[in-house]
Amino acid sequence: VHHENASSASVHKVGTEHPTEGEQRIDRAESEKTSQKIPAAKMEKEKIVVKREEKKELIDPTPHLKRPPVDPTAPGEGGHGVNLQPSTPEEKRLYKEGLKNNSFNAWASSKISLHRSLPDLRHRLCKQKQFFRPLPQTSVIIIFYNEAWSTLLRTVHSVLEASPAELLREVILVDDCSTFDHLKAPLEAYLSTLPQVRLVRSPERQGLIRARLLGALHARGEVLTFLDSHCECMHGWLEPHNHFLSSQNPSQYRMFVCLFLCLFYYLPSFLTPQSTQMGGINFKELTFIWEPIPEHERRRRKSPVDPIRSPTMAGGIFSINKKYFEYLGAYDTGMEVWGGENIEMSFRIWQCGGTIVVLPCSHVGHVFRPTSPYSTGDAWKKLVHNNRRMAEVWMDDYKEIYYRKHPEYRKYDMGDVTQRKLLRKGLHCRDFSWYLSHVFPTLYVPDIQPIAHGQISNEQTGLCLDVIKAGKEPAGVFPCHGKGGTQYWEVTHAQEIRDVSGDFCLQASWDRSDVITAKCTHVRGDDGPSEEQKWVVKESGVLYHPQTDRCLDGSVSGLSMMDCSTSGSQRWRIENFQPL
Ligand code: UD2
Ligand code: MN
Repeated sequence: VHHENASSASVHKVGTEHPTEGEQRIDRAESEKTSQKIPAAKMEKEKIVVKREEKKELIDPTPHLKRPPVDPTAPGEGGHGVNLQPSTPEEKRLYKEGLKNNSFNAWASSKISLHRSLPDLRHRLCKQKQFFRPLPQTSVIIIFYNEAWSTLLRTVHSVLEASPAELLREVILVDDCSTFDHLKAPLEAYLSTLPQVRLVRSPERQGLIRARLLGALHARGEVLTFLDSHCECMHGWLEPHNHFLSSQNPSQYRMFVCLFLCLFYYLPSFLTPQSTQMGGINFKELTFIWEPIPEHERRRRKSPVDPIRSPTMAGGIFSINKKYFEYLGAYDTGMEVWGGENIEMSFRIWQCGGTIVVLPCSHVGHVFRPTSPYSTGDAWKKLVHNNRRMAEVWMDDYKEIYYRKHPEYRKYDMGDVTQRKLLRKGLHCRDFSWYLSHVFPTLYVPDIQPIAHGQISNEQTGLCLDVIKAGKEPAGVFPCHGKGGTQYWEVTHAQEIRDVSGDFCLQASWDRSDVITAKCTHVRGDDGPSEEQKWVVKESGVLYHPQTDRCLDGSVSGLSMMDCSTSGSQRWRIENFQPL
């Protein structure tokens, strides 16, 4: 369904004829101030300044659609969670069906108005900020695959009702070949009443990466803004983006991508603001994590509402200048279904000269779910396929950190990455070690080539050193399963023995005879681990703990620290061991 004429007409109509109430008030205040305070002699010079000031026109906040009047007692109003229990058999059926189809409580969502009100949880300083013309227009691209009716349309309405019309060029819905009936004729009928919304259907299931590219292809705005199909945009969410990516600000045109601060919530829990954080990375799975803002970044920022430089992005909710998106190589079209594209884009942006920021004044809600509804069958293989493409193109030798923890991944298909490597070369992008030291100086980086990695088994019992429950229970010995995981260890150059997550270290102390795993004390740039976490791994396979002058013993009675002896229970077979 295309509604191009109606859409552009409404864009031109809004905001160009009458100044809003706010603007008139400001104009009057300005002229009063000038006539009273400026001495006549200075008038000539000041006039020029005043004139320039007057030229500044505020963005008209009027949205394409007005939010209908609120019934404060309706479920979910004000962002409150709904705590409804299905009672009738029909309700129970709908509840179960919703969970199965969407992996969230779509039945509860269906009880919430598509136009529900949301609280304004922004910082006081965000509410004071004014935005002036001209700012670029954005095309909001919402891709969906088998989304619930209520969450999809609530996303659409929240965009139309919370964005200044003059900044919103259009909303593009991309259907990634959904199979649900409500997304066919009923959706088209519904959208025919919303002229600002265009629906693009993919004839084949593309996966989210290529679905977004399809949306970008149809977009006419200067800025592209991507959203998941279960989001809610809050008051004032869009202006900071368009302001930040404004073409009036040429230095930012190519250099910045920005991403919103998400509010995390599950239906039907209460809407809570996510404290301001930046994106990080889990080296083991190459997945995105949130991290506290490090000291150096806190010092760089002057105000709590300043953009936060972020080493990575979550993936689903961001804006980028369309030309910059294309120049940077858009997305890797060789990626399938779900996952990995956000980390790929993060590394690419930074390594090729861009910047990623989180804008603390832009709030968008997103329905997070414990599992993906499409995580069946070979979804995992597809994710590894995507991660491998990313690692091979952008991570240089650091990709080994990922591979050695999952040796089987090397055999997974990843297609051909020649084109992406050429892209990196053509854009003269920096290498991954530059990214680590300049963009993410606080990240602990595992050794590219540790002293040993893999399983550690006892010579006497043949049992394997096992983390059991990292940080929670003492380490132990178990029959070797050869699958890495709890039995994977790395002996580092800093003399630690790290578990597979890389975050927990084997630790011994005077006051106990068992061996525990605790958060590793050694962080990037410090002098090394605490004495409790320091080990000397001898060529003979002895794991010696200098602080307590004892050795790791794995006799039949279990794992313990003992006085060192020549017993076989104190000698270990260490995989991939290259003694110094
Ligand atoms: C996060 C991102 C998501 C994406 C993903 C990694 C946020 C809020 N979300 O996972 O955007 O970067 O990490 O890939 O940061 N979809 C399709 N076709 C498919 C599969 C999904 O169109 O084959 C749509 C889906 O309907 C949704 C979007 O892609 O609108 C993202 O999928 P998701 O919501 O399952 O991803 P999420 O939020 O778990
Ligand atoms: Mn999502």
